[in-house]
Amino acid sequence: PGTVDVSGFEDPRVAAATYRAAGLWTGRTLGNLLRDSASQHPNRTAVVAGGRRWTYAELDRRVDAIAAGTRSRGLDRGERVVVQLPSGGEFLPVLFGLARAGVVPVLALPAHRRTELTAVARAAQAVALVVPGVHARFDHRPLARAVQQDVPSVRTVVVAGDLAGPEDDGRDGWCTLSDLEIGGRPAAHVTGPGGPGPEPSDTALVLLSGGTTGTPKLIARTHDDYAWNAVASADAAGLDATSTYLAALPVAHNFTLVSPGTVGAVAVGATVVVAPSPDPATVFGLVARHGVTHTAAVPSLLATWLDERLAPTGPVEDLSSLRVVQVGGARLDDTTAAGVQGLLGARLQQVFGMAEGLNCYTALDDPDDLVTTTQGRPLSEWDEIRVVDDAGHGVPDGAPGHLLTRGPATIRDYLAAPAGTDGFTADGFYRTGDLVRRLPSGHLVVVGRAKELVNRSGEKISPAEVEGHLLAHPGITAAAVVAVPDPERGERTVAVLVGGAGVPDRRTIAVFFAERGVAAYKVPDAVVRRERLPLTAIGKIDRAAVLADVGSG
Ligand code: J2J
Repeated sequence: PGTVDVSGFEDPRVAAATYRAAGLWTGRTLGNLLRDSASQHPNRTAVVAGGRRWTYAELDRRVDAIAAGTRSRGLDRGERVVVQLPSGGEFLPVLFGLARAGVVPVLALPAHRRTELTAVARAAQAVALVVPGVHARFDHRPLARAVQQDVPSVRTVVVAGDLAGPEDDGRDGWCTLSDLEIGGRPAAHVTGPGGPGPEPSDTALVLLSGGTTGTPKLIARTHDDYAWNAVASADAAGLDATSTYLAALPVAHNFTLVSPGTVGAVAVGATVVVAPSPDPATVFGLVARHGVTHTAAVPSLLATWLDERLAPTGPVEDLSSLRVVQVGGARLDDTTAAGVQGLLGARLQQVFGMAEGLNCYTALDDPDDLVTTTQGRPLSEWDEIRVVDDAGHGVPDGAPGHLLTRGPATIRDYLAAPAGTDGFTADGFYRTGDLVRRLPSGHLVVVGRAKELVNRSGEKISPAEVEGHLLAHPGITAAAVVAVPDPERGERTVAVLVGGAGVPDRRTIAVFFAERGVAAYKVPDAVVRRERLPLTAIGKIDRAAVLADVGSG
């Protein structure tokens, strides 16, 4: 801390110029990261997914074809495309293909339904959607058609699968991903130097915030900042061209993408293995088969991996290739942390990150007590950290406070944010909503959260959003959703509902949410009925009192 000069950084242009001059932002685009790895290691395996594998040369050609096909179908540089693809062999080619064309992928989750996709497509003014055909027994084609109806800016839909769905006759400019790949001849003008490809300062991709509001907040990350995030994270995780990274968590999560994730792996020429499911049997089988060296989990997932090693329910796989297991997305308890080395034979690396940018890591050579009890240090000395009290005054090291941050990966604003969004300070610090203690060593310990959010197995759920859906039910007159500690998921959602005889039970709410086109993971895990909600003196829901009421139930 205090070793770099950040004067004038309240102006994002000053900060950007300095990140460039300091060699953090190197001017490489995501397309360049792949191109460079393909020329250095053309024959090395880039991606293993669904029983298939692609070398770097093959991945690069596929990405060229998708980039060219994207352009030839009339998608232009800077336009947004909502990508809803599960963990499989299509995701990385599509991500890099769009990015190489300068078309901006907006990453939705496979669990999202009409409500979420429509809101995201509308907010991003998306011109296209990329969806799977049928995934996890759900047909995404009628969903895409519904979103296309809702959002007039959506001109076309690309199906990573076939077009023949029940409601889909291939009209309205729909095409398959293969059409896109075949139709698009690799064209030098898309990628060549000086051509109309993306500038490094352009948006490379848009992530969805783990939002605290009812509407999604869009996080636009540039090629410059994302490439730096990926490359610096690879360094922090000891990931290099000899490594094999297993994407066990869903591929569209920022953690799996850039910390160092699949983008970091591509940047250094490592092999990416994409797991179709994060369960221990699948993951351990892939580790043994492909000699995986690095992987990442949220704490609840890690617990299932450790349980399987403690009391195996299937074949005991050889995990000796595993060197680093990263854990983040939610607070890891010290006891589980202490079990990693012994049970998985790998070094634990705690990761405290956010799609808005900041990434903290424990160092691989940090003393064990820091690795098991802290969430690490920011990626670079350029990541500015402020820990402040409620009034915004700095607190001394060791004392808890609100974490504010500014740095080479951290956004200065949400995309298309309504005026007066209070997510950032006047001098450009992102208000993380996390409560931390900073140790004299610079390590941060996450001690709580000031934002209203449920962190359910690392998946972020907005109580305000869920309450909004609940209030749309005719039997509910008031609703409060709170995060209750849960031994398996870390936290679960409990909804306290007020209403007459018609207050629905959980099953009824699940059906109601499905009809409304809301992702199933947002259905409250438990529903409690009360005569009224406790209110504060100024008439707002007293969430602390709600939690005290239902916190153990
Ligand atoms: C406690 N809380 C944590 C941790 C994230 C790497 C890793 C995770 C994310 C992620 C990410 C935590 N301990 N170790 O994007 O690149 C909570 C905090 C934070 C929020 C961000 C990455 N790691 N959290 O989880 O955007 O509350 O990113 O502000 O989904 O998760 O959520 P998200």
